[in-house]
Amino acid sequence: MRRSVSVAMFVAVVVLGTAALGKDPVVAAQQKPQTAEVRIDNFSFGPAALTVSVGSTVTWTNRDDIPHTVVSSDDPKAFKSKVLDTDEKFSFTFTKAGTYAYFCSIHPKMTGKVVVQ
Ligand SMILES: [Cu+2]
Repeated sequence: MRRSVSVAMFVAVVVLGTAALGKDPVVAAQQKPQTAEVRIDNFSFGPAALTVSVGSTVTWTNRDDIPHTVVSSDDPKAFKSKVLDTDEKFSFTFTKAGTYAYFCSIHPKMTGKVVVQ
């Protein structure tokens, strides 16, 4: 009995919420996904720290005249680019909130992070 009441409540909330907003209330509550760019130049990631909303795609472009990579510091790795030559790009879509530190595996002192919220 208790369960059927809470199911009915849930359905009522979803239906009312959908009617009020005219769209999915869960999606409406979140920020829209974005696209963001990180430039790799002069042995650094710019911006070194980037904040995006969940679902956003970040594209790194190597503007340096030497090869670089973009590799997640996490284990297991959330993402890992191939070696990027000049003007090559790597994109990754962040589907979960969190802080994603990364580095260049050729020059490990090159670091950056993406905060997904
Ligand atoms: Cu590098």
